[in-house]
Amino acid sequence: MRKVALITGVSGQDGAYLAEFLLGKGYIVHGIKRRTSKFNTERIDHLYQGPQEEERRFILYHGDMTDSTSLLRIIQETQPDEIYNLAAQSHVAVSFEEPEYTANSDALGPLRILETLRRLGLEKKTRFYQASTSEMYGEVQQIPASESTPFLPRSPYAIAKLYAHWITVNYREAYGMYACNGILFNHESPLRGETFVTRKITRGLARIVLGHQDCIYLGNLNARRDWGHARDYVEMQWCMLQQEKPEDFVIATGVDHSVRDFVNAVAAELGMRLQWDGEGVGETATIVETGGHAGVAVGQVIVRIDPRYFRPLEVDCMLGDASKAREKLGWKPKVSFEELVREMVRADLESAGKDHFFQQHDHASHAYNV
Ligand code: NDP
Ligand code: GDR
Repeated sequence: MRKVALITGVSGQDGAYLAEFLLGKGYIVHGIKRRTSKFNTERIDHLYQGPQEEERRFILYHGDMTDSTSLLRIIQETQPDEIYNLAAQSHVAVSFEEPEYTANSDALGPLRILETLRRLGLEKKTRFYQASTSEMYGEVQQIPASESTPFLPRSPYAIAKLYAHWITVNYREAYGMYACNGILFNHESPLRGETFVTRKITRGLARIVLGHQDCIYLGNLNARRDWGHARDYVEMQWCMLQQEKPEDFVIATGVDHSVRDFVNAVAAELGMRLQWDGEGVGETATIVETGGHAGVAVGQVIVRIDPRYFRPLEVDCMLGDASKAREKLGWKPKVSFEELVREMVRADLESAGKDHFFQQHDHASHAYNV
């Protein structure tokens, strides 16, 4: 018998990698996607099987984390062995603008799933994975942070995720459910949303060297993050549900870099060298070596600061201690920081080369790019 998994947030970065991974393991994979006014399944289109196909192993459903009726219908219909709850309003800066919606989807959404499992009598059958986050540490009390580090969240997103984290622990303890939290540190890939800082940089610099835009605008360049590859991290999500007992795990690389470091690494991958001048909102990065790209010139400023990208509260440094996952799950990142940067840059160079429309209309580069 094939195992059955249900993934919420299947159209997102992790959802796409996890769906591919589970299909590779022989699972039947059901995915929940919310209704959108245009297609937004490009990350999973290569996995799609139409309703007319026989013996489908990848099936999509319309549903929403804010709508218990849809969650009840889908869970009842699919009777999953494992649920991976990846759906969330996942942008920290946006959570300051939409705090109530963020709480509804990110905090109450997981509660709706857990309670549905109980109501349907699936609490002993279905294993539940909750996408917890390093953001819950906030003003981190101990660097690197581990499972025992106290949480001090600093955004509506992190606070909503903290509720989800504790309600998962609570259902595990109160009802004996196999429910666990993966406290994942930042993980990126070519599938990363364009408004997260790594992708904003790789996409922006790829477009700059091809001459499609002059510069990118960023916020806090000093923020430090522990960046890994999403493909590695989804494998650990699955591993957490295969243990004898449910437990929470930190997944991180244990290496941190600043946003400025990330820009420098992307420039180096493109064969360019940058010089940084000024401080705070006046800081800029100027090209001192072009790497032979025709679209740029020595002396061109390609990074400027726009204070609109500063957050009302910032998490300055995130660095994780994944010793427990190393010991119990055999965790080891397969992709290094440099390999991650290379893969993202190559993918963005390729798509910027094809992207004729955006050569003229780059509305994603500034105004809507949080
Ligand atoms: P993405 O933002 O790429 O994907 C989020 C997914 O959730 C998308 O499919 C999105 O749909 C869906 N979604 C959002 N709101 C709703 C809703 N109300 N109902 C149904 N679906 C919804 O996130 P990632 O893949 O990067 O992250 C996956 C999970 O892991 C998230 O919960 C995130 O908070 C968490 N996390 C991520 C980390 C990271 O570094 N990537 C680190 C730690 C935790 P749509 O495509 O329509 O927008
Ligand atoms: P983060 O990721 O907030 O860590 O949340 P993001 O890439 O948005 O920011 C990382 C750091 O970069 C700084 N920064 C900018 N960020 C964005 N988005 N845009 C900018 O222009 C910019 N300039 C500087 C930010 O201030 C921040 O310090 C991600 C999400 O995937 C969450 O869902 C997840 O829980 C955490 O990682 C772990």
